[in-house]
Amino acid sequence: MSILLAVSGWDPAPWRRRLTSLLPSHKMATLDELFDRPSVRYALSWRHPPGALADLPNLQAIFSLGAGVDHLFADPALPDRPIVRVVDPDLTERMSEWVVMHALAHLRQLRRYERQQRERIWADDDDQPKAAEVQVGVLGLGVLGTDAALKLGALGFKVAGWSASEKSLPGVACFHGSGGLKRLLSMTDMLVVLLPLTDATRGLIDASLLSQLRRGGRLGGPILINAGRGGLQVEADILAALDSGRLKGASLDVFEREPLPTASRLWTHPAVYVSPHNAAVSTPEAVAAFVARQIEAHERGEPLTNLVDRRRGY
Ligand code: NDP
Ligand code: OXD
Repeated sequence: MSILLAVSGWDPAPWRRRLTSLLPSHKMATLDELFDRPSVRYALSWRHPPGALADLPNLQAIFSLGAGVDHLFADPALPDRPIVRVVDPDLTERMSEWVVMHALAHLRQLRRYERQQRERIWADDDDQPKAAEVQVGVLGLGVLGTDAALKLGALGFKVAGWSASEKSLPGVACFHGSGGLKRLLSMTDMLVVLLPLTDATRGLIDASLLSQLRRGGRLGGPILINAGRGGLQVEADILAALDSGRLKGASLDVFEREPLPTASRLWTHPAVYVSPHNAAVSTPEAVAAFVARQIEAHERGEPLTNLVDRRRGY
């Protein structure tokens, strides 16, 4: 046995099948099986139960099966071993598809035309803005934010972005730090959030942040698009901003509590799109191949890549 598949909320079977075909010499176990703890060399986790990775004396690396790693840091008994997170074009492309779809849905008033079709109303809008008249602000210019920013730019949107460290991206106005955030928000019509959830970003999307978004843009009010993490947002503040008209619309893939409780008003708010945390799914096909490549490289003595910085939390 060398690989522990420590997932909850996901069916481990397709992961196991794919990993077995890619790494036939490695034995594998899931958390509900009996296994010999000293034989585990690699733990592959998606939301493993706290403590499940403790007491694995020969553990060499922990792999997050998603791009986000906040689920790992939620475990107070997480062993102090290198953490590798997913960086794979399959996941990146899926995320950009979702972001672009929602940016266009808000730009082209998809909700309105769906309603009109249901009600058999033939009515055009008098004033249809185009992408080039809309300023998008992307919070998080990492792997996912960069790809989304570039794709939105290719569609004609004006794009700016914000990160912790200084960056330079073709066609994207780059801001960083708290001063940079204020400047970006004040020019933003459509805010796309692709930040990790850390101590520094928790609750960032609150009433104060939403109140700093530009008023008077071509969309008739700011739009929020969040596929980062639910813990980044204060849902009561988002609903209040939508109700007051301070926010024109929102697309949310992630929530403070998941699954989104059935009682949440976000489900039925006419200006909100809800999706079930599937903007960019980790597929066994792509992600197991990524993990297998890393394990093979590690066993050849090569360094692990896409390592998480524990101090920063991402
Ligand atoms: P990266 O680590 O590549 O990028 C994170 C970005 O956020 C970086 O640009 C980083 O800045 C910036 N950042 C982090 N903390 C701060 C801060 N305090 N202030 C300003 N900027 C900050 O992550 P990915 O792009 O791969 O993924 C982003 C997140 O997307 C994941 O953590 C996960 O939560 C979410 N996700 C959601 C999915 C879904 O289906 N909904 C699927 C996959 C991921 P810098 O570059 O300077 O370090
Ligand atoms: C991820 C996710 O982090 O699916 O990859 O949210």
